[in-house]
Formats: sequence, C-alpha cells, structure tokens
Amino acid sequence: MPLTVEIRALQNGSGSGTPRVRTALLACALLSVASGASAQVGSPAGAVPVDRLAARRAALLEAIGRGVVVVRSAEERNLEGDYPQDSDFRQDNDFFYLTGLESAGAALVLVARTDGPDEAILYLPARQPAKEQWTGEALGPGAEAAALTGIADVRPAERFAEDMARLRADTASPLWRGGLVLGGAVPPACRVRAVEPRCDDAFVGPALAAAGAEVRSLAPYVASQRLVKDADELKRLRRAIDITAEAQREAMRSASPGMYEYELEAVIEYTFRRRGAERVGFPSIVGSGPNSTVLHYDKNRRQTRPGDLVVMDIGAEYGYYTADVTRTIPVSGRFTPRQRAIYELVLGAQQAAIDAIRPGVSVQELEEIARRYMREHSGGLCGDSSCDRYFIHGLSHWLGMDVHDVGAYDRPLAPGMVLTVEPGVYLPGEGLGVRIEDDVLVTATGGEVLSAGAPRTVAAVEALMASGARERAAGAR
Ligand SMILES: [Mn+2]
Repeated sequence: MPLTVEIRALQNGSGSGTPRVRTALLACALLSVASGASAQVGSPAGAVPVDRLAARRAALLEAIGRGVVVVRSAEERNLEGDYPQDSDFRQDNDFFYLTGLESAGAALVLVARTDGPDEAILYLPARQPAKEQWTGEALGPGAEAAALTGIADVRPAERFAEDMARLRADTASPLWRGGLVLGGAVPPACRVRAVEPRCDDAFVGPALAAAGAEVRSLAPYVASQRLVKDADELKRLRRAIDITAEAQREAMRSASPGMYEYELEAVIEYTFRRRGAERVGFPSIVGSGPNSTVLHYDKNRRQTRPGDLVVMDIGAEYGYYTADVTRTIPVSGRFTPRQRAIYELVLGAQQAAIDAIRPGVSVQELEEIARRYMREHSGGLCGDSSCDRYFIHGLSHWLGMDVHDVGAYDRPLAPGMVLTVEPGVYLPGEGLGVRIEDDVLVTATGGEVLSAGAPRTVAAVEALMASGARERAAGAR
C-alpha cells in the first residue's frame, strides 16, 4: 500500500541517557514461561519470548535515561456503538511490543533511574468470573502474567492511582525531574498536559496528576527501536509475508475475466485466514481496469472485463506484524504488448532500487534510483514526458506492526530494517495502472526480498495464471 505523503523526517528518536547496565530488568527474563498460557492461546504466532520483551524494555529505559514511563493498553470497542461490524480487540502496538500481552484495561509502568535500579510494574484488571463466562478466560494479576512478560511485579489495576501518588511522594524531586513519558493507547483528551482536567482515563489521569514535571511522548523512542526488527519480529514478519505471497499465487491461479473484484478478495483473505493470519493488515485493494489507477481503492465491487489489468495490494497480519505485497496481473492471463511494456518499465525501476539496498543508503536515494531508471527507459511509452511523471507516490515505507510502520525516514538503512519497494505507473486515461511491491529486509551486505514467493516477472505471472486456467478447465478448481 503506497504512502501518499512525501517521505520526510517524522520523528526525532533521539534520547539522552547515560549508558548503564539494566540488570534489574534483565534478571526478570530468567523466569520461565508458562506453557499454554490462557492469554496467548488464541494467537497462532505464540507468545513473544520473555528475553526479547526484557531486552526491548531495557533498551527503552536506556534511551529515556530518567523518568516515569506509562504505557497504556488498548481498550475493548463498543460493539453496538463504535464499530458495529467489528468485534475484534486489537492491542496497541507499543504496549504489545513491550509486554507481549493482549489484555485490555492494562498499563505498563517503567521507572528509569540514574541513581538506582530501574523498575517495571504491570497493572492488569482483576479477573471477573461472571464476565469470563461470556467472553472467555482473561489474564489477571498473578504468576502467569509475570511469567509471560518477565515482569515480576504485577499488580491489580485498581492500585494504580494510589501507587502514582506514593511514587510522587517518595521520590518527588529526582525522579519526576526526568518527566512523565506517556505512550500506548492514550485517549485523545489525555494527550496534552493542558487538557488534564478532561482526562478521566484510569491510568493516564492519575499519572498526569502525580507528575509535576514535563510530559513527553513515548512514541519517538519506541519508533526508533521498532525500526530495527529483532529475531522474534522477523519471524512473525516473514510468516505474514509468506502467507501473503501464497494469497497472491492463489489469486493468480483463480483469476479469469468476468470475476468480480470481491471474488479475488475472497480468495486472498480465505488464504490469509486458513494460514493463521488473524486479520488483514489493511483493507485489501483489488482494483481492475480503471480502478487499477486508484491508489487506495478498496471497494472491490467491479466486475472484471477481458483485457483488464488487476492491481492486488494486500497484506496478512500475523502475530501483530503485517505484510504489504502488490502484484498486477492481466485478468485474461496474458499482458497486451502495451501493458507488458509499462509493466517491464515498473519492474526494471523496482529491481534497480532493490539492487541498491545496503546499509548506509537512504530511502530518498533509492527513490531517486527508481525514478532515474524510469526517466532513462520510458522512451515514448508515456507520450512526451517520462513515465516517472505518472509515478505519483513514494517508493518505500517502513514495514512492521503498522503497514506504514513507525520510524524516521532520515535514518540511513541498517541491518534489521524492513522496507517496501513499490514503484507504479498510473494512466487513468487508459484505465491502466501497474504497481509492483515487495518487502525487503536490509542485511549486513544488501537486501533480502522476503516476498519472492509471489511471482513477479511477466513470464512467471503468465505461467502461473495458465496453470490455474488449465486446472479450471480440467475441473480441478
Ligand atoms: Mn506499501
């Protein structure tokens, strides 16, 4: 899915802090994880390893230096009101990144000190047996939560306000001088210090009331960390991308003229779900003919016609990480000479950018490489001007828990970063749009295309579509 805004520096993720060893938190990592823990049973991705969670929290405290961090979980939605057709609870990404938990009504508190051990406290709502008979087992404060998170100190949510008041009284000057760092699913009315009187959130309200000092946003600190993926994140992301590549192959094998866009969407999302993806990372874009030129088209209502191109920009979400892979196919099974020429141009531009990926290169440089390729190879394909003029969105964005993942765009590439490479050319006058998008992991020496399982060359796409057509003719599909 393309970003429609120009890439620019969105955050400054720098934090000042004296390097210290975060022994207190790392020690918690030695706790064993309970098997079959109730809170994580529903996730095919399994629990985030405790040593990862502890390392993320330690790195965050290191960057913060001194202060009190409060990270708010997401809340359940109001089924009848807010989202009438969506009963899903989805955890806040930063809260999940630091705790691995899918609990609502929770908060994580981290205390960063320069003059003593750091602290981590997890607040969870007390269990309610009567409610659990309707909605299933919940994770309450106790040993299981401690084992899952590596946070030994787990307390009932009801104690939070009292603890905040005591924290202020105990450590008034030195601790709060580092400020309150607020993050996670903070209600809009609680985001600014000035509107504190209207903030009645059970966690954010008491934290704001207790903090006498500066309030900072946690977002840039965690964004800077999330930009470089650790081993568990890459495992989840690879799986999300594998599932999405399989969905692209299934769609290619199923496509034929006369199908509705939503039928292809159904093939795609069926594949996601049966492979354990819990939801789409973003609404599936299946745009045929004229809709292939609309960047974020997701109505998927049109009936395809012979000769149409179909842009399929899709991403499964697996274990809180989302893929983002686009393929453009000729619904009749063969590209016309004109479609093929535009397709080859976009593919060449994409490959030129992928070939340039290595540590130290910037996203802006990659975009310039792709655009230069288009300018040098457009010939007369787009009339008097270069086809680069019809490449109307950015080349790349970060990929991770969010499809347009967090992180500043002025950071040069480094190993462990994952980005999309997605040039496109859109000619609305002809109803002809082509976008090709892959997900690339930056390695020590270059880039690894994680989405290579989805056919990308003209020959590979046409061959797979032909095999699907043969299977249909034989009654096998
Ligand atoms: Mn994208």
